[in-house]
Amino acid sequence: MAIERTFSIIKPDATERNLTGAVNAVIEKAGLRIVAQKRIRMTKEQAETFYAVHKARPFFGELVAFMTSGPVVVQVLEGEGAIAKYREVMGATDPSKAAEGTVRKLYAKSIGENSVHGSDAPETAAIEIAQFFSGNEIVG
Ligand code: RTP
Ligand code: MG
Repeated sequence: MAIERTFSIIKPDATERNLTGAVNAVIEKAGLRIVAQKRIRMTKEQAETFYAVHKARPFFGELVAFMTSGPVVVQVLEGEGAIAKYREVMGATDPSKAAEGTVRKLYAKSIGENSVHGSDAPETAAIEIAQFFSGNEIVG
């Protein structure tokens, strides 16, 4: 399998509970390498752009409000099949449906406040990484 990069966000519900290191431990134990990372406060514009695909969904306003409610940690993860692997490591969107040992099973509070984001395909990974990182900020 090819070496890929995926985009990750440790969401405000997790940074609020001081879980950045705990989430990173799960990521690294799964064999993914954190090749870029920064803690930021997302603006409303950044959150709306990032989740534009969900614009028509009833939870869009709530989602943007949540993502801008506190610090987030944006990351680039690298590894074999990193995109699918990180989706596995995160677990299902709804933590009550997430598998044992996944980040969302361990830490997510609800379907909305679910601790992490991970890209769902190579095309979205490239777009999401470019929204938050310039090339020289990523060190593989
Ligand atoms: P993400 O994009 O954050 O990695 O999560 P995902 O692929 O597992 O889920 P997606 O369907 O893309 O939804 C994006 C985020 O919107 C929030 N959400 N809230 N209240 C709700 O019913 C609801 N459904 C989704 C979650 O924060 C979800 O991660
Ligand atoms: Mg998604």
